[in-house]
Amino acid sequence: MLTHFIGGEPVAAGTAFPVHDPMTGAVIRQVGEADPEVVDRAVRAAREAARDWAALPVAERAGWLRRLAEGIEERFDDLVAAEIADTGKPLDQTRTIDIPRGIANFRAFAEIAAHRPDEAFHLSGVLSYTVRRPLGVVAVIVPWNLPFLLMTWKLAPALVAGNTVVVKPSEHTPGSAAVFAEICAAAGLPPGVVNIIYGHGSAGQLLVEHPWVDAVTFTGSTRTGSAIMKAVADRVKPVSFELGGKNAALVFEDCDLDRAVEGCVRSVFTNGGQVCLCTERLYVQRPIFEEFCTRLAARAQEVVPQPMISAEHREKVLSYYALARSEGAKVLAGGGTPSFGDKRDAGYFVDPTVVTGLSEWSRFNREEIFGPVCHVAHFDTESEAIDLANNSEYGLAAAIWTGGLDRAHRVAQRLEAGLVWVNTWYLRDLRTPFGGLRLSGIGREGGTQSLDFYSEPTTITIKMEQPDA
Ligand code: 6OD
Repeated sequence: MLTHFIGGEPVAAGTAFPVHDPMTGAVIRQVGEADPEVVDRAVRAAREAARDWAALPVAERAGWLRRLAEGIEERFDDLVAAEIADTGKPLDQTRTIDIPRGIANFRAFAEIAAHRPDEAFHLSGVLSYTVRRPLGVVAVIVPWNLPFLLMTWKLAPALVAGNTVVVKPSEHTPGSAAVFAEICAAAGLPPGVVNIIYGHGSAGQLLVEHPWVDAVTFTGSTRTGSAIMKAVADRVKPVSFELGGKNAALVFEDCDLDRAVEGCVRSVFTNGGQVCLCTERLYVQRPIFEEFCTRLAARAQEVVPQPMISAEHREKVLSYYALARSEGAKVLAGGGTPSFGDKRDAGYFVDPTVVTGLSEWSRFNREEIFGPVCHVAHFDTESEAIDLANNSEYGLAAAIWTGGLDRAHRVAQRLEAGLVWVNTWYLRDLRTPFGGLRLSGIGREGGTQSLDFYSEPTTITIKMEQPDA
């Protein structure tokens, strides 16, 4: 049974629950569910370690981040295997994106923190400056779609800013976190600085509500984000949330069509559409609409299906395929489930799917589906395209496909989204602010914005006496 990692030690506790291989539905591991005692023990371990960790010079904490990056490199193949076992991700994607981003996250935040200046303000004999202090114990709640990438995206800045952490991975994907616990132990990271507990949403709730948890960082569904906000409201804990999306892509007639089609194939179908940044609403300028749809539908049929994370999530995605039909959609590709003639038929696969013909106000076009599916509609003018893209309660990401430089800037600046990509998608610079508007989240992580969230400034003001005239 997978053990929790508390105070630098493996802790076997809690009722066992199974983790399934999404490729086949088979049970691949048993994990102990964190109960109130386990959660309390983890938070206490984090709190006990907090003072010494916070007192280290930032350069030393940055050194620890670099050592953890080396540890990830040493256990690269184990992390790849664990991530694939839990998620059914393709090997190539896991080797080139998910695990390397873990290494990059630790290295980037080591650099950003080590070179960050403090602020000082000088005004006629008065000097004010700020010192930043860590928040204390941070609860890191990690989703199942990019388990290692997103755990390390939050851990690295939280640690380098001087916090200790209790991590709760998704109940579906504990594997890479368990390998990471071994990496922390092997590196000799001071006990209690990183603690990892496993369990369902109820364990997450116990964690965020614990009185000694000082802040919560979460990536996942808007519904869970809202539940966390309610759970921490009484103690007004700071939260950083990256939540759902119903992201639009705008394809203008002046685009490079080959590039746009391939870019949209990537933005719709990567990771089985299970990335908060994936495109679910595509708007194409009328003169190229038919050709674009034909080409996208043809490419969708060539995409190798990736399983949904669970039987339950598969049912959810399939319910949207049924909804599209009942709302009157025309299905251009997919719309059902693939058949392999082997044990994958018991896995959680759905067809990569493209539909068209639905109203902007249909549930299909308004709700986040989180599967390999998009709706395609046409537009005539630039301002109509912008209005269509902005017609959503979400505001996480958008993509623009155009050959016009002026148009790229003009449209990008009018899109109501935290992230806009032009002629690309999910291209990351870890120094940039990352997050969304409205139902897509609260706050920004990335670069110094992460360090700002994971620390609080104290302003010190000194009045300098003026010498007698
Ligand atoms: O790439 C990242 O840093 C990031 N936060 C990705 C989030 C994806 C959500 O599904």
